[in-house]
Amino acid sequence: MKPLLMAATAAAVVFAGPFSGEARAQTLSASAVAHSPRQTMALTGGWRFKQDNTLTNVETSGFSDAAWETVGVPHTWNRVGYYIPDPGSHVNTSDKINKTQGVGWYRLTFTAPSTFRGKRAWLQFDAASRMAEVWLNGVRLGQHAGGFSRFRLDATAALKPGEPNLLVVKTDNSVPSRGKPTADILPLAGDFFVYGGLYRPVSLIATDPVHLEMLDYGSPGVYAATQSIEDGQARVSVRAKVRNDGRTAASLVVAARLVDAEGRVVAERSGPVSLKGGQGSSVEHELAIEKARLWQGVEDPYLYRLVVEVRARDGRVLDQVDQAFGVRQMRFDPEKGFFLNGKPLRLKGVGLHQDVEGKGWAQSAADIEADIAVIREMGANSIRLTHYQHDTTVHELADRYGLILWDEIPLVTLWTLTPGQTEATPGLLANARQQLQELIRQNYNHPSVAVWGIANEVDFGASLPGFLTGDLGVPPDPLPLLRELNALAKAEDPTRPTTQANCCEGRLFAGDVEVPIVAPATDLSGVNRYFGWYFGGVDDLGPHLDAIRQKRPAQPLAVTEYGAGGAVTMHTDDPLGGRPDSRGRNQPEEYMSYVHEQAWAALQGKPYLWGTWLWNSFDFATTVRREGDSNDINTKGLVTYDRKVKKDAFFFYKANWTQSPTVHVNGRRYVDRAYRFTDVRVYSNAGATELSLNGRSLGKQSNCPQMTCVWRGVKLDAGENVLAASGQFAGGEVRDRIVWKVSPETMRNIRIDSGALVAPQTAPVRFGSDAFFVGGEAATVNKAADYGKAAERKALVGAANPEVAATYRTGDFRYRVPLENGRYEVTLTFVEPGAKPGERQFDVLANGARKLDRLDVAAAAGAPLTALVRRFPVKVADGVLDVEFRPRLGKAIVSSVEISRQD
Ligand code: GCB
Repeated sequence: MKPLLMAATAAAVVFAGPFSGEARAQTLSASAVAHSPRQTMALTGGWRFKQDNTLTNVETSGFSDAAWETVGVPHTWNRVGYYIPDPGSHVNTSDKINKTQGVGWYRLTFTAPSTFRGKRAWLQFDAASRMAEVWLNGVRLGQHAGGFSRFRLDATAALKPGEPNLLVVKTDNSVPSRGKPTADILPLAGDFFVYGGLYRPVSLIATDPVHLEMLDYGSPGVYAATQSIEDGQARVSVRAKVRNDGRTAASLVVAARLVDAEGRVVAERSGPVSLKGGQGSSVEHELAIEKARLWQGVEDPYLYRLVVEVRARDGRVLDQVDQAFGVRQMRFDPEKGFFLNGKPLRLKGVGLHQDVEGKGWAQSAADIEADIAVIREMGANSIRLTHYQHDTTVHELADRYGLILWDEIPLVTLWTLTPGQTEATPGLLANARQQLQELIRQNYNHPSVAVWGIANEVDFGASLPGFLTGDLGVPPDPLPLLRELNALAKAEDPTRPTTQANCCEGRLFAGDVEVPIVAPATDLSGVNRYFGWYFGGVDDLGPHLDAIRQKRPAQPLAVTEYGAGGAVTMHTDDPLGGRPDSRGRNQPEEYMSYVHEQAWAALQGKPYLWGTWLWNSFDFATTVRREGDSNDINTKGLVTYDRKVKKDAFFFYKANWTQSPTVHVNGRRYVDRAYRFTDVRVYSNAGATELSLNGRSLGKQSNCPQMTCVWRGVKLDAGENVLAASGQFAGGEVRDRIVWKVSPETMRNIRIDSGALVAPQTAPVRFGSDAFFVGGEAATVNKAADYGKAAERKALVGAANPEVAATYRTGDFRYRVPLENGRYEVTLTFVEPGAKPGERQFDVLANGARKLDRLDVAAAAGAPLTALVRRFPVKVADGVLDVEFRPRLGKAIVSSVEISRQD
C-alpha cells in the first residue's frame, strides 16, 4: 500500500478545508502507479487534538474543538526520556516531558473529493495507539485494539463526497490493568514506553466497488511467495482476494505479473472470476520466471514489482496493487546457521525501537530512513524489529537494501494481570491472535522478512520480580499461549519459521528458582543474554551458548540480544576496574565498548548461530529506568536517543562488519583525563594504523585483533594532547583525531578510586577510576540499584570522600603505577566493610619495602565502615611504583590510593 501513499505527493492536489487559514490542507492524488484507479487522500494536517479522559459527545458535530491544539499526523502527545547533563543541548528536558497515558481525542474536518462519489471509501490508519474508536460524520465506523498494526474501516456509507466531513478518533494508551479498556491489549509489560495517538499516517482511500480485499487484517489483499527455485527458474505463487461490493454481479479477470527493474514483464498470468454483488473470492496464480535474479540480501537486493490487477471483462482496470517483490529462499540449519538462496549468510544485526528523541513514535518516513542509514553504516545486514510490528517504511527499506528482518508481536514478558491466573484470558488471547495475523498478513510479501517472532522473554517464571507482576503467586504458564500462536503463525504462513527470544534458560538465579523451558515451542529460538551486565562475566557467554545448543542440537539457535549501557558523559579509565550499575547510574561508555568487544569475539566464533542482534541500535524511552546520565532512557543504544552521538562501540562494529575504511580513536568525549598514563584504543580496519601524539609517532600497528589497535601506557603531555590515528586504504589515507587534556594537578598527582568503575565527580580533588591494578576484585560497601529499587548507601565515618571510600579493591593484589621518577607521598584510605578486629590482616609494600605491617583495619579504625588513612613516602627511580597488598589473614583491601609528587 505504501507506494500508493508515497506517490500521493507527486501529483498532489491540495484541498482546503473550511478553515483554510490554518494548516488544514489535505492532499489527494490519483495514485502515480499507472492505471490504478485508486485514489488516496493523506489526512495529515489540521487535526484538532486534546488529551482528556473525561470528555463525552466528542464525535458529535455540535461539539466544539475550538480551544484544542492543532496538530499534524503522525502525532503523539507523549514525550519521554531525557539526558540530565547539559539540558541546553538536548531536545527533551525534564520540563518538556509528558508521560500521561490515557485518552487522546483527534478531530478533523476535511472535504472529501467529489470524485469519491460512487466509489467505496476506506479510512486507513497505519497505527493508532494502543486502541482506537472511529466516527465519521457522527457514525461510529468501528474500533481497533493494538497499537502497531494498520487497520481499515469501511467509510462508504458515512462519507459525504464533495462536502466537509467530520472525522473523530478516540485513542487510548492507558497502561493495561484489570478493568481498563486496554487490559487485554498487548503489550502488558515491557522495557519501552507505549506512546499514545495517531503516530503513523492516516489516509482515506477510494476504490471501485470491485476491489482487492481491503478488510483482510489491514493487508494488501495479495499474498505472494517464492515456492521454488530450480535451475534458475523461480516459481512464485500469488493469491489475490477480490471483492465485489457492488449490487450487481461482475465478470472479472484477475491478473498478476512480475516486472523487472527495467520495466520488462517477466511473468504474467490471468484468469476469470465471477462475483455476485457482495461476494468475495480468492484467486491463485503461479508465475514462473526463467533465469530469475534472486534477492540476495545486502549483496544484491534485487527487486521485481508484483502488479496484481482486477479488470472488468472489457479490460478496464478496476483495482490494482503494486508492490516490491524479491525472489528468495531461506533456510535455517542447526549446525551451519542461516542460508539465503543456498548461500550461507551470517546474520549480524541490531534490535530497533521506533523511537526518537522529541518525536517519540511519531517518526516521519525520513526519520526512519535516516535510522536505517545509520544501521547500514554500521554494517548490519539484519534488524530485529522489536518488540512489536514496525511500519511499512522500514519493511520497504529492508527490501530495498537487502536487510533481513525478524518481525515480532508485542507479547513481552506478561500475558496475565490476575494473581493466580496462569493462562491468558480469552480477550487477551484473541488480541494476541489478531496482532499476529495482522503482522503476518500485512508483511507477508516483503522478501526481507525471514521469521515471525511470537514472544519475547515469557520465560521469567518464578524469577520475575513481584513488583512487576503484582505478586502473581504461581508463576504463569507461557506454553499454552505459545503453542496456540505458533500454530496460528504456521497456518497463516507455512513458508516462514516461527521464533522467539527467551531470557532465562540456563541462567543462574538466586536460590533454585525454576524457569519454564519455552524454546521448543517455536521452530527456531533466540536467547537474550547480558553476561557482564546484568549477570555473570563477559566470558560466560560463549560456554553458555554451547551448553544451550547441546541441550537442543536440532534447533537452530540465535542470540537475540546482548549489550550494555553506555552514557556518553561517563567514563572509566579501565573497564575492569569495577562493576557497572546495570540498573543505576555508573554506565561508562568505555564499559559498553568492552562488553561489545568481548561478546562479539565469542559470537563470531560460533558458526552454528543463525544470527546475532545486539541491543540496541539507538537509546530509547522506557519509564522503568533511571540509569546512566539519563532518566527514562535505556542507554544500550550504540547511538544516542537524539542520533547526535555515535558511541565508540558503533565504530567497533563498523570496523568489523564493513569494508568501508574506518579509523576511530576511542574516548573523544573523555577529554579531561584523570591519569597521565593511559592506553589508547583505535578501531581500525586499515591494513596498518599509525597513532601520533602531538605530532610524534607512537608507532604503527597491523593485523590488530578484531580491528582493535591498542597503544598501551601512552604518556600524555601536560595540557593539550592531540591524538591522531591514520590508516592506509586502497582509496587513500583515513584519519581520525581527538584532543585530550591533562591538568597540572594530574601531572603531579595520581588518585585512584579503588574498586570504582567510575570515580565520583563530587570529590574535592580529582580521582580517576580504578586502574593500574594487578589482581584482586572490585567491591563496594553500598548496594547497587535493582529493578525498581534505588541504590542503598552506607554511612561512612570519617571519610574525606565518602563515595571514594565506599568502593574498594580486595584480595591479593598490587598496583603498578607508571610515574616520573622522583619523590612521592602515598596516601592509602581503608574502610573495613564488615570484618571484626582480628579477622583481616595484610601487609602493604612499596617497591618491595614493607610500609604497613599486619594492618588490621577494623582494629585500627575502631569500627567497621570507618575510614582509616595511612601515609608513607616513596622514591621512584625506574618509572614505576609498585604497591603490593599482601594478605596475612583473609583478604587485603584498599579504598583509594593517592600518590602525590613531593619534589
Ligand atoms: C531484554 C528485553 C528488552 C530490554 C533489554 C534490556 O532482555 O528483551 O526489551 O530492553 O533486555 O535492556 O534490559
